[in-house]
Amino acid sequence: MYRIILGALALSVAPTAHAQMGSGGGGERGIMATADANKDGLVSRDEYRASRSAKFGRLDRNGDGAVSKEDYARLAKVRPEAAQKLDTLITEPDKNKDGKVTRAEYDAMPMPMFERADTDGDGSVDKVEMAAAQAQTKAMMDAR
Ligand SMILES: [Ca+2]
Ligand SMILES: [Ca+2]
Ligand SMILES: [Ca+2]
Repeated sequence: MYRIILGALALSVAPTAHAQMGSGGGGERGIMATADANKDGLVSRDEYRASRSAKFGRLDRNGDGAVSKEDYARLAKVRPEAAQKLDTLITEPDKNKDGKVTRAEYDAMPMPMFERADTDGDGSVDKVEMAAAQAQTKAMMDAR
């Protein structure tokens, strides 16, 4: 009897653990690599913002122009802990606290990743700064 219960537990736990390993960060790093729209080797603040803005459409799954709980209702059923994380993520930019993050609110979010990467503070991230930021992110992930 115990063996059966343990077996079922292992089965139900394993895929979640695997998914979490796979989704560790990456998103923001991807932005840095693809954000250089004019291909001058520099990612400016505007390019970074535009690239992040492009993700808004994917987050707004029901296409009502705002990211809210409704957009991840299904996720809340299958992975409540992931949905909870999103809850916290959207309270931050939701300045008027109506439970929805509009594109304007989304675009106004601070860009800590960009500011950190732009070490000489000239408003754009060059290849050297980008490589350093990526190495730093990797070191942080490895340390976990
Ligand atoms: Ca550029
Ligand atoms: Ca929406
Ligand atoms: Ca709002």
